[in-house]
Amino acid sequence: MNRTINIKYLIKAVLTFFICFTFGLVKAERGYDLWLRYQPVNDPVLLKQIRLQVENYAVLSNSATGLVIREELGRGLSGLLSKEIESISSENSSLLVATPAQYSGIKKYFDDRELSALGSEGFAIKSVSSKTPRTIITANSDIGLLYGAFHLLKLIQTNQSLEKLNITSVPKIDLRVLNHWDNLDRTSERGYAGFSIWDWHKLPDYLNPRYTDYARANASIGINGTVLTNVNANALVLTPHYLEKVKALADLFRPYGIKVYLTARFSAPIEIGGLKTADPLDAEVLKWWMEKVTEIYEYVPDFGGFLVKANSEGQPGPQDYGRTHADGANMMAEALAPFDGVVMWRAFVYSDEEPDDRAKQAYNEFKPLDGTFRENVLIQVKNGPIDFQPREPFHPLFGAMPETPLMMEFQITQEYLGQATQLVYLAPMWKECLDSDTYAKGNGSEVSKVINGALHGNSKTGIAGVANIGTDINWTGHPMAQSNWYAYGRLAWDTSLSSESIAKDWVRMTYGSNSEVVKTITSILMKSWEASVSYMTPLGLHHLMATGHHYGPGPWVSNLSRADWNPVYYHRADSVGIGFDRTTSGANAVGQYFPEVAEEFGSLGKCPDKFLLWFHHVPWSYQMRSGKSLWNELASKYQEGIDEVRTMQHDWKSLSGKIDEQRFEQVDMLLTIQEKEAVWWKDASMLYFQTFSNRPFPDFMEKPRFSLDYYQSQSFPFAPGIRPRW
Ligand code: GCW
Repeated sequence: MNRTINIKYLIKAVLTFFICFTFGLVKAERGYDLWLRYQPVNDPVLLKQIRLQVENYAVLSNSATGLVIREELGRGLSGLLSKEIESISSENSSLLVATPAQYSGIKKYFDDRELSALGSEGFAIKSVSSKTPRTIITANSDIGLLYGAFHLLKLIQTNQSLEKLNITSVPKIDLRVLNHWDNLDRTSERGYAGFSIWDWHKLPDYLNPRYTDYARANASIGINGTVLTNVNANALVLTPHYLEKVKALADLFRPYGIKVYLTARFSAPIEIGGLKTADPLDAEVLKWWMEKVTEIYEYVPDFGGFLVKANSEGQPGPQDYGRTHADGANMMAEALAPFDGVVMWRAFVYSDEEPDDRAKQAYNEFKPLDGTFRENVLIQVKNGPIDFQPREPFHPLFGAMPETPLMMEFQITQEYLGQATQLVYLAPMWKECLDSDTYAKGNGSEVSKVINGALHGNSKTGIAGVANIGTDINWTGHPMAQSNWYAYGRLAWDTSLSSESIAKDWVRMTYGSNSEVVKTITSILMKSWEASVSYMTPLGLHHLMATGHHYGPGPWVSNLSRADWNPVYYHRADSVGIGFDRTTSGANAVGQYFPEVAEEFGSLGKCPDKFLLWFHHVPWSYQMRSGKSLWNELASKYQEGIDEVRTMQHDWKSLSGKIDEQRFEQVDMLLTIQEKEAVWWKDASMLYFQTFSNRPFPDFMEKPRFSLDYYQSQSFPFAPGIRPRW
């Protein structure tokens, strides 16, 4: 090759690189941008609509939130149109973002009824045409406008037409919060995506840009609150040294509509206040909390309130002084009331005395307290009665406390669902719970109506999700776990959305709108939860995980000091059969549900297979609906779970070359681990249960790879997310 050709090649290579770089083709896909990637739109029809109806945009508000909206629309549209787009300042722009107070012309397009129905956070988007077609986003507050702007960007990202828009969206639940189980030393209890994103040591002066991106991501899905600290709380966060840091975060989050909350350690008056007691009925204690709360509001004038875990798993609480949960919650609520703060008091109680059935404990302790809480107390209840197991029936407290607002608590971080190595899309699990009928007021009394206040007319409503966010570059460890953060926010805003439609939106925004990619990833997501239940805890089994870190199977564990910490307490396998008899002839946990539900769960013939061993001790030979014996059904479920993971692997591989290589490879490798772990769960569990059933493995089940001894000898002292011991 001569010199001229060489130079030509060089120039061509540099140009190609430059072009690719400019258009993002060689951009490493680290996953940091989450679902806010704003990739260039290719569809010519949509492009034309954007140019005509959106590109020329004006945001009239000059508040901090107004600035955020302007920036986000600029960033979004510049990405989507692959050119620099900036806002203009004209009321005649093609896209106008304004409240009626900012521009009275809005009333030409929206009547008073429409506007008042939007409340303080809802928004409306309308296509209107004067001479040329225009788009208007309106709301009664700047935060509503921000939600509307994100919605419009989502429409474009998900390739939807911008013609004749007439959208109204109002959240049904007021408090839509994330709970970070993050410690002041930056470890994160049950966190699998690195360390806590709160860099307490460098706050308040160093504001990591991640905080802003965190706020953007949350605002884009309507999350409006964040509890910064672990429910296993450290009182130090309530001291001035930390409150200054909390203030820095609160100031940063405010323009995004996100309020900050803290966990309050019940014994704080002793630990940081120098009192001798934390008795909620002691006047000095109340005074201490009142002063503390006043001090907090000096730092954070719109502080949201406290989240409290009390008398549970060793946390201090009112019962230490012979008082009730209501005494404790009301004392804090009294201190917060003048500032409009709330107490989110957890029902995940777990006292020192062993109950006859742990599933019954929360109901037994809280139901009698209905009607005794102050107005600004919400009781935060986990979706099921045990503890975020792969599948649980809905918690019997839902519907049972008509006088008290109950908040839902979901776990986004996958403590019991494969942590950050397994792909498990959780929306179908959450929907199963939200859509369950409690029968509290007869047919149609779904859990969703309990938490959005519709069933009992509660004025305060809330939902919490235990965050899966950490310092990993892609935020959630597993790239697909971002879908769970996303889905939580979308469901918190609107519980009636289907998990599939949320999945599709997420895939389009995160991986692009190629129809095959959308179809394949959505179908992988949609089957993933049921698959994981099958290979971990099929047919209503639960709490079979190994000790401490909860990673992998440990159905044999029987040596922990409390009976109800041991998996054997929950599966109760013996030579006759397996399962926990919670019927009227057993622990009678079914008695905590309304009669229609109790009847269904409590009858062996009517109980759905998915909850069978949750409520019944069933003989190995019992004939299931499928015609198989229980033993063979169990084997077939475990095998089905593994087969599903293999289908997921196979389907994922079909995406090679259709999505970016980085994320393709990451998920591909993680699915390899997931398949191994699914086989591990099946082998270990079936070998162990066989020691009771004494039955051969059916031919359709793959033979275990190792012996039971081998599985029992596995230990993982450094598995992530374990609770630190102070
Ligand atoms: O699921 C269990 C976890 C604990 C957690 C507890 C709770 C924060 O294993 O790590 O503690 O629930 O919800 O309080």
